[in-house]
Amino acid sequence: MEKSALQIARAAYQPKLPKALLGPVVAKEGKPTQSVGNQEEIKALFPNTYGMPVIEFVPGEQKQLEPFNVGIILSGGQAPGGHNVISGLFDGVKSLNPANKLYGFILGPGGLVDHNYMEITPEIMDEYRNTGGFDIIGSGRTKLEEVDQFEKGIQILRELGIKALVIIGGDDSNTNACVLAEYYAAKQYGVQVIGCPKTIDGDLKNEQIETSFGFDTACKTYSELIGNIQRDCNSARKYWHFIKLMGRSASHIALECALQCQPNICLISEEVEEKNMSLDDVVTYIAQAVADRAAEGNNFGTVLIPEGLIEFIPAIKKLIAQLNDILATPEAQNLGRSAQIDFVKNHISKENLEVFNSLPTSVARQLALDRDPHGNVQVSLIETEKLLSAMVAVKLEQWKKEGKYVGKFGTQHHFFGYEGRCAAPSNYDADYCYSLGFNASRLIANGKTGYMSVVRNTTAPAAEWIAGGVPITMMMNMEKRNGKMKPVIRKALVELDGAPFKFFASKRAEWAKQTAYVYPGPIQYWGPTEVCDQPTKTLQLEHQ
Ligand code: FBP
Repeated sequence: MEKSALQIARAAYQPKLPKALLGPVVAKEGKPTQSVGNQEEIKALFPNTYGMPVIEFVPGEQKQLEPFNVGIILSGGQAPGGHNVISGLFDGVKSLNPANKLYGFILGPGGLVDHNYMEITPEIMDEYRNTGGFDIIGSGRTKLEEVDQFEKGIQILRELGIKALVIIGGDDSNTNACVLAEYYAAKQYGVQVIGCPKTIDGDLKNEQIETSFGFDTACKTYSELIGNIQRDCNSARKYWHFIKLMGRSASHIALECALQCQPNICLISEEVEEKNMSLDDVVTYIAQAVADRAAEGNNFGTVLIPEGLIEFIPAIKKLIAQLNDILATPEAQNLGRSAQIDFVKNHISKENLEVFNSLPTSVARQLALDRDPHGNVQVSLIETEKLLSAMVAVKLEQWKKEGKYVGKFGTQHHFFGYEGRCAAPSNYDADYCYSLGFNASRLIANGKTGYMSVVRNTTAPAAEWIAGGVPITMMMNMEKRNGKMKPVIRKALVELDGAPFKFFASKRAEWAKQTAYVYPGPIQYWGPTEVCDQPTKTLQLEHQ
C-alpha cells in the first residue's frame, strides 16, 4: 500500500497506555450494580449478566493462561480510532501469549453470522496502526438479535478456537453485545463477549463512560472545516452558510463544534424539544438573527444544524413515533414503497396527518419510509440545511413586505459527516482507543463477559487514566423499538443543565450578533501539548 509521508511518520507513533495497564493486572471489584431503568425487567431478561460489579484494573499478578484466540467485530458507522482499538487488543492478547491469535469478522456482525473472517497477522496490523477508517476488516449494520444468528456465530467461534468476541459499536451494537453475552452465558458455551464504546455522535456516555471514541477527532475535523468556512464567510461577507452536522439523535457534535468555532447560530435539538418549539419557531429564531446582523450591515453568517433536529421537533417526533408503529405492522411491511405511503396516510391520526402534509414531500417520504436495521430514521439523508434556509428566505421575504429591514440573504449549504468519520485519529483518540483495546484483552484474561471496556479520567495525562470494565446491563432500560418494548442502552442526549450547554447558552447572544469566529485549524500530531493533546471542550467543561 502506497503511503504519504504523514502516514509513514504516524505509523511509528506509539500510543500511550494508562500506567495501570503497563504491567500485570488484577480486577478490583466494586459493589453489585443496577440497570439505569426498568430494573426488574432487565434483571429478568439478563439473569446471567445482571448486577455484576464495576471493575477497575490495578497492578497484581496475572494468572497464567493457556493460549487462546479472540474475535473482533466493527459495527455501525465508522469512527476515528477503530484501528487503534484493534491494535491495542492485538498487542494486549499477544502480550499475554505470543501464540494467541486475533480474527476479524468481515463487514460487521454479518461476518460472524456468514462465517466471513480473516486472521489479523502482525504484518496486516502494522499497516493500520494510528490510521483512520474501519477498512482493515470493514463494518456493517446487521443487527444481531436472533437465536439463529447466535447459533451460527458459535459454530465459527468454536471452529476458530475463539474464547472471546469483542464488539466495537455504539449503543445499538453494544446492546446486541449484551444480548449475545447473556445468551452464550445461559447456554454455557464458554465464549465471552466484550463491548467497546464507539460513535462519533458522542451519545454513548454515562457516569462510567466519559466519551465514545471518535467524537474527539470527528469534532476537530468538522471544526477545522467550519473554521475555514467562517474565514471565507468573513472574507467575502456575502453568504449565510447553513451547515448540517452528523449526530443521528443527540446534538453533542453540533455543540462541541460551536464551542470550538463560535458560529453565529447553533441549534440544539434537545433544547428545541424542551421548549416545545415548532419548525416555524426555529425558522423565526434564525431569521431574526439574520435580520439583526443585516441591521448592522453584516449580510453573512454561519448556522450549525444537528442532523437529528427534525426528530426532536415535538410535533414531528409524535408523527415519527406513530409512523414507526404503523410501519412495524405486518400489513405495512408487505407493501411496496408507494403503497406504504398511502397505507401510512390512511392510518395516522388527523393531527399527525396535518403535520405530515405540511412537510416538503422529500422530507415526508424520508420520515415515512427508510429505516436502518435498528429501526432509526436515516436522518443523514434529510437535507435539513436546505429545508431551513428555504424557510428562512420565505420568512424574510414576508417581513420585507411588512416593511422590516432584512438585508440580503445569499446562502450556501454544507453537510459534514462522512468527512470526519474516517479521519486519522487525534492523539487523544489514538491513545484512548489503543487503551480501550488493550484493556479489553485484560477483561478477557480476567474471564469477564457482558462488560464494556472503559477508560476514565481522560482529561488527565494518559498515564493517570483509569482502566476497567462496566457491566453493559448497568446502562440499560426498556424502550420502544420497531413497535415493541426492548432492552436497550440509554442514549446520552445533551443535558441542558450540563456545563457544556450552559457555557454555550451564556455566549450565544454575543456570538449571534458579533462576528466572534474562532478558526481552530487542522488536528496537529506533534508540537506543544496544548495544541496536540487537548480533549474536546465538552469533556473539559464536564470535568471542570
Ligand atoms: P453510529 O451510531 O453507528 O456510530 O453511526 C453514527 C453515524 O455517523 C450518524 O452520525 C449518522 O446518522 C449515521 O452514522 C449514518 O450512517 P450511514 O452512513 O450508515 O447511513
